[in-house]
Amino acid sequence: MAIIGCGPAGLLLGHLLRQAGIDATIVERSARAKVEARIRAGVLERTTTDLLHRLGLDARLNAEGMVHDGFLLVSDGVPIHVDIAALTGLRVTVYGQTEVTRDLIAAAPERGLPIVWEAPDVAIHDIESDAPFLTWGEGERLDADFIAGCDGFHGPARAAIPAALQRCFERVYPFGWLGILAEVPPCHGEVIYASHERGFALASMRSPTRSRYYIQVPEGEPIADWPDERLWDELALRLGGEVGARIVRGPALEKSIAPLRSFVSEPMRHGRLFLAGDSAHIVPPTGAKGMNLASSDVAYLSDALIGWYARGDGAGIEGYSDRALARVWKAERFSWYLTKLMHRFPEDGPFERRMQMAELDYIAGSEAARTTLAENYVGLPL
Ligand code: RFL
Ligand code: PHB
Repeated sequence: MAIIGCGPAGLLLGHLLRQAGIDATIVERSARAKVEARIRAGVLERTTTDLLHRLGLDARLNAEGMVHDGFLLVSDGVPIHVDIAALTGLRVTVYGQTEVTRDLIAAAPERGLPIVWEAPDVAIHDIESDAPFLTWGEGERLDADFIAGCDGFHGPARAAIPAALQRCFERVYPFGWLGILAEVPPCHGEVIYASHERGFALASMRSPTRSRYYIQVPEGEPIADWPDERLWDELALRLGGEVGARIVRGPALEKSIAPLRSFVSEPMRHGRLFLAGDSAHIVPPTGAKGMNLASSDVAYLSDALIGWYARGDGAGIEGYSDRALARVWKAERFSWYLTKLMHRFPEDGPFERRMQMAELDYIAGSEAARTTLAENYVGLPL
C-alpha cells in the first residue's frame, strides 16, 4: 500500500495494515517536526480510542487522556449539562491530535511502517490499472497495489479522480474560529460550547494545566486585531457567569484562525485510489468530528483491504465508498446542526436568534433531545 499523508488518517491506516501483515509506506510532503507541531483536534470518540487500543498504541492515551462523562452547552451564561455517560453509557476522551500523531509516528519504525518525510511534488499514476504508483522529488517512485489519499483537504488525491465522475457538496460559513492555547488550568472540568449574543465561544483543554479556547470571529478577521488581553476579555464575556470568571489567563503558546466549512466529495474510491479523512470531507469543528471521521474511514478501509489480501474478497473494496459516506453524512449533518445552533450568522435577525434560544431551552428540558445530542457527540457506531 502507498499512503499519501502522515496525518491521523494515514498513520492509523498504515498501522492497521502493518498489524495485519500488509506492507505499507507513508509519503509525506512536510518535515516531521512540522507535522508533530500542528495543534488541531482535542476530543476523541470511541471510534478513535478503540483503534488506538486495538493497535496497542495506547500507553500515553491511557495515562494522560482525560475521560469526560459529558459537556456543557451555555446559552447566554445559563449552562445545560449533556451527561453523555448517563444518556449513552459511553464517554469521550480529551487527548490532543498532536499527541495521537506523535505516538503513531514514534511507533512506526518498530512496526515496520516506513515514512518518507519532505517528499515534494507527489504525483499519482495509473489508478485505473492494476499497477498504480506514486512519484515525487528527483525521480523517486513507489509501486503499489493500491493508493490511499490521506493527504488532507489541499492534497493531490481528490483531484486525481476524474471530474466527470466526482460530485462535491460544499457550504462555507461566513466566520472562522480564533483559537488560543495557553499553559493555564482549564476554567471547567468539561468542554463548554457557549452561544452568546456576541458570537460563539468554546472552552476546551489538553491537560489539567493546559487550556484551549476558541471564539467565533468574522470572515477575514486580521489576527493582529486580537492581542491576548482582548481575546481573554471576549472569552470571559461570552462564556459568562461563574465559568467566565474562573478563566485563568496566560500568554499564548499558539494563536491562529481556522475557517469553517462543510464539504463532501463523492465517491471516496476511483479504481485503485481511495480517499480517507479530510481529503474527502471537511466538517466545521463544532461537533469535534473531523479527526474522528478520519478514524472511521480508515477502520472501514483497513477492513476492506484486509479482506482483499487475506481472502481475495473484493466486496469490501467495492463497498468502501458507500459505507464510509453513510457515516460521513451523518457527522456532516450533526456538525452543521451544532454550528447553526451555536453561532451568530450575519444574515440572521432577531427571529433566528429566538429560534436558537428556543431550541436550547428545549434541549435543557428534554432528555430525548439531550440523548440525540449525546449519541451523535460520542460518535455513531461503525
Ligand atoms: P491531515 O491531518 O490534514 O493530514 C494530511 C497530511 O497530508 C499531508 N499532505 C501531503 N503529503 C504529501 N504530498 C502532498 N501533496 C500533500 N498534501 C498534504 C499533510 O502535510 C498532512 O500531514 O488530514 P487527516 O489525516 O485526514 O486528518 C484530519 C484531521 O486532521 C482533521 O479532521 C481534524 O483536525 C479536525 N478537527 C477536529 N477533529 C476532531 O475529531 N475533534 C476535534 O476536536 C477537532 N477540532 C479540528 C479541530 C480542526 C481544526 N482546524 C485547525 C482545522 C479544531 C480545529 C481548530
Ligand atoms: C479542541 O479541544 O481543540 C476542540 C474541542 C471541541 C471541539 C473542537 C475543538 O468541538
